[in-house]
Amino acid sequence: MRSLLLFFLFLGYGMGFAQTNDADYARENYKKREVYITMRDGVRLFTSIYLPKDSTRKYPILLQRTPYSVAPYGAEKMKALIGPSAELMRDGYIVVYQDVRGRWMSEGDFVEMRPHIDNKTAGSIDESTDTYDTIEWLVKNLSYNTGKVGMWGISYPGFYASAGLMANHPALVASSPQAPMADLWRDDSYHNGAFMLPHNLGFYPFFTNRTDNKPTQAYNKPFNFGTPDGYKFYLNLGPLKNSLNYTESLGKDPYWKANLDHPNYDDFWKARNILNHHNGIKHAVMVVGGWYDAEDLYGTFKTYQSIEQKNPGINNIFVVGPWVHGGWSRGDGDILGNVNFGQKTSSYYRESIEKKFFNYYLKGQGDNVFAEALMYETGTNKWRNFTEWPPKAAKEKNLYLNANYKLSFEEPQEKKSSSSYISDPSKPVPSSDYITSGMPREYMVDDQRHASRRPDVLTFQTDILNDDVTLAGNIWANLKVSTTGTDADFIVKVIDVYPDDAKDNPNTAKNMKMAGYQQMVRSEAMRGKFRKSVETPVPFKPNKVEDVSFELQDVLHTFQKGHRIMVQIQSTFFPIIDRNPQKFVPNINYADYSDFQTATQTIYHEKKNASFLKVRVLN
Ligand code: PG9
Repeated sequence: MRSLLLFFLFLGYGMGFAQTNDADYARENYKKREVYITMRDGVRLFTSIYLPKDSTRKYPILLQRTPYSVAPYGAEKMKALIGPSAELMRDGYIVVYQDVRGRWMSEGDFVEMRPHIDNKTAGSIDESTDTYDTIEWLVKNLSYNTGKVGMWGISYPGFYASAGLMANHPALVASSPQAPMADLWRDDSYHNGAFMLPHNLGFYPFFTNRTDNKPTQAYNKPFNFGTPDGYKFYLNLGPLKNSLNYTESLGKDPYWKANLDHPNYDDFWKARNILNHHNGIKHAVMVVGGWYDAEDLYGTFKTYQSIEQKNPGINNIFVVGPWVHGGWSRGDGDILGNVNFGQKTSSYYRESIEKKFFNYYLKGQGDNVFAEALMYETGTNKWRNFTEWPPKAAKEKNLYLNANYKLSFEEPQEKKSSSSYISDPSKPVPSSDYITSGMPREYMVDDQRHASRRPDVLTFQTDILNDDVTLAGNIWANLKVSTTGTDADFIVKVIDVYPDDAKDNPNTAKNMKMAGYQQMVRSEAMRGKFRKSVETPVPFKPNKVEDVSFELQDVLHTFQKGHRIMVQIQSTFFPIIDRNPQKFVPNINYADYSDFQTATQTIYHEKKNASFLKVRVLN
């Protein structure tokens, strides 16, 4: 009897004191209002407002504008989590979500990454004016708001936060563009002209716009690959123009087609590049991103940089953790794939950084103790504060490819020295050594041994390191190459080679060993036709030595003593990057099967044609 009584007491204790789960908390503490807010041109935007039930005090407003729907619709249906995090939801804010122009329940026409208008005339509208008009309505029409507004958003919503910075409404005092899209030709859509195939083919069918122009919900459905094996599916698909044969999805999708029709960096992409417009910002900004963001890595670093350079007088801070796209907003942030980061970085960020940032600027709570750049150093797994990013203390050094597949800070001395491989687009280098139909987020830390064992991947590595080597900032690949073809892609991968006695992590996959693990640290692709100009592609002259130089996005990674630094070079990375026919054609997306040819690529590592990575070494 006693044990039964104890059991029920324990059970009661557990239930009575356990924290209410987020969905219950949302329902118990917030109420919802749905309104149409009229913009300056008369278009009405559907806006979902979550108000704390406790109306005895006033609250600041947190605003997110999104193309991904403010669902659930209906005043009686509540989001399971209201706001950027449970921490902020529980702290008490008015939280507002808005369907952007032309999406879901909002009126008007949607434009992909609507171009910003710098010199507005009467009647001009863009995302900054829609943001201004929305904030104006909110502060004037929501009872018990404090008149202070913050904005946040991740990915596409991150773009709207970034584009909304220039709204300059006096109530807007703090914004946080997170993994913001900035320039699609260098981020989600293309990487230096190489098309991000599964990322986009998997995305756009979900993004299909509604067919009518009434405020109805857009129609989304996943693409049916017919197989879980993306490598096989995309190889069988052949030239990307074949995707248009899927007439019920891709074939009628204007955004997918726009990607195929604009392979060069033309006005279509330039007009959408928000980085050129980050001027006159008057409030605090916190840019947030992840080292392993497979979608908007470029947008993350370039957004912080463009705001920093063009708005010296504001507090613009930067937080980067060991996170995938949006990884800071959910989960613990202590693991990714086989790799372990030693601490719960995401929950730390939500509680000790993001909540403090908004509470300081929107509620006047706490102190302005925010580092200019709070960066998580991978390899050694520790947070580090910097007074600027990239750190001035990081000195530029060249990591040279050398004969015998050596990598070192020493310049090659050989008169003649090069390495070649045959690149066959019918047998491309797999971007993953497991079956997947998408762009697995783990690819950015996955083991690269499957690649280093292929004859069409050149693998250079340092001797075993006697001391830690910390890279902080971006990396520039400077290759001297020749090809027997007239076009070629070059993919450079920077890899941390673990020692042969490295221990497995608790999250290491059962068929994986961390001993000798070749962890991807950073990779990037360059479509060779754009080596001289991103606007006007030019063919290679067969067998002529040429320069191919391109940027790999920032890292903060320590290659620890006992590890090696490895660089891999290859010309296919499939299916994450689409295949280059290796024969120059005006638009690869509309190439024919017959255009695809094998080619021999040569990378030079000799005195007069040195290939190297310019890195920033912090120690
Ligand atoms: N960055 C994501 C994306 C945008 C556009 C094309 C493909 C992906 C996103 O907004 O989630």
